[in-house]
Amino acid sequence: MYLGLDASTQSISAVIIDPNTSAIIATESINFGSELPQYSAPSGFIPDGQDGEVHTDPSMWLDALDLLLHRLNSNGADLSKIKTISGAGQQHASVYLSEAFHSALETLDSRSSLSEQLKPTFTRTTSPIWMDSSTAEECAEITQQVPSILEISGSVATMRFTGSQIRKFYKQDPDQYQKTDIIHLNSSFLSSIIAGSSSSIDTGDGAGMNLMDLATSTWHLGLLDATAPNLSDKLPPIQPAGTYISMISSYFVEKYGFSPDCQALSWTGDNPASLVGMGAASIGKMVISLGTSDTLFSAIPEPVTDPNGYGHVFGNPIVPGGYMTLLCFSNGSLARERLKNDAQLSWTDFETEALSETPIGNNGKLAAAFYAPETTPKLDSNNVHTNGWDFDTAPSSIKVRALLEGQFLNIRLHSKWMNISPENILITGGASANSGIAQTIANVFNAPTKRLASNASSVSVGAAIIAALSDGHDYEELTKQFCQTEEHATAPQNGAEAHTAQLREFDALIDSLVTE
Ligand code: ADP
Ligand code: XUL
Repeated sequence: MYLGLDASTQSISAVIIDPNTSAIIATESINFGSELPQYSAPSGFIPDGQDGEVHTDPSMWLDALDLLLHRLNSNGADLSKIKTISGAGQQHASVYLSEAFHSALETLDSRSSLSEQLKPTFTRTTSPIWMDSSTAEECAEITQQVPSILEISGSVATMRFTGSQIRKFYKQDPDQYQKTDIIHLNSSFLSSIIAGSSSSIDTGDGAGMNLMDLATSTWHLGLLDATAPNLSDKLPPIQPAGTYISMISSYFVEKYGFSPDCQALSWTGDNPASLVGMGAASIGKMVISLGTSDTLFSAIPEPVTDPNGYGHVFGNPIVPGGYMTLLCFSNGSLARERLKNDAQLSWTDFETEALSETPIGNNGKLAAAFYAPETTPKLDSNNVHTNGWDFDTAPSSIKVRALLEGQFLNIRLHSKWMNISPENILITGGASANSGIAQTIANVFNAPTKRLASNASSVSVGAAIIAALSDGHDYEELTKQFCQTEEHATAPQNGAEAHTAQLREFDALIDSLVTE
């Protein structure tokens, strides 16, 4: 059996798969906000950061990992049968550790918790995460040093990416930066913990740092130099996802009953793992993921450049030399939740209001609900922008449709350059369960939407597949077993024309905001 872990923004989840019986043996999830309220991070990050700063306490991830494995164990999963473990982390988030990290890992004591033992090794008490938009200055400085950053790394200098975050830390606290022995991503941090020794970073997640040379999958010395001094000494090596690191740490053997022969493998990022878990790692499929962020991604054979600078190219986690392209929209589930809470609706009301009480196209009422700073388009914002109507006083049915159509028009608008027209759009992530949302995407893109048939998370399934691949299983076969899509797609409802006209107007709305 193979264990896949998913350390995402709001929760950490696990899935155990058994390719011999094609069965999903167990799933489990710990929500940070509700299960670890002591961290005061209801949505997985510390609220009210200043000047665009969004950080979280990495101890929370450690306590959640302990709790997740405890829960799996006490709910009857036989962890001694797990042969290999891989995982996926929210992308871009970084953890800063002293030299003591290495010895602390080697001597983890199962009588105490992970956080108690590892917290003293943090040189930066909090971790910047992907929602952070506080590093405009650092991005400009790095770009000035290395103007070809897009061609080298697959992305323009991007605020949520790790490079500019590292530079900010170095500028703000050079002493602590100097005391930092190693900088891990969320993914390589947690894979290090499972292994009991420092892990590599993979090419899927590594490409989200603005530090990796995409062509060679190695750190780019010019980018490292432009970011912070001696950075090459502080980064783990780059290796493919699913690379063997070591046997599992004895901490997990003693505490949760893993076999000492269980192998700990390197992890990847949540979006690259989702590409695998959706059965979309080969060319020609397109996925929209509706997690905390909304993302659109697709496997591609060669790097392609978004003329607007929003698209990213990452390494494909299971196709050597292959790539994936990704767009990220920050105002995803939390924007939908904000309206749901403000209008006192349930998710079921949300479905009905979006579907039955308003016409497709919303009688021309458009909205761009950027309650928080948006990455695509890049915009510092804290409210809803409309094409001339008052969002606050409108009936909730009109608001819901405007918000949803606006979110998916924004995705369609910014993905036009990709020129992909897949037969189906594969949808995943927490909000994909909502039939109103599945329908609105089908309408806006004028293409059927499909989910996975199982309701397991595609990120943890992808991570479990990476674990199984390293033990000799075949991807095509695993895809047939674990990535089947539901039988009936959600078909578009005559919306194409309405939405083509709407797309032009939405484009004008976005233009007016960006140039304001
Ligand atoms: P992440 O992996 O980024 O932590 P998930 O993929 O687990 O996020 O998605 C969590 C989000 O899913 C929640 O913020 C919630 O708003 C959304 N969600 C859950 N159920 C529904 C639903 N029925 N309709 C719409 N959104 C939902
Ligand atoms: C992708 C991104 C987010 C995070 C959290 O670039 O920033 O999707 O991976 O899910």
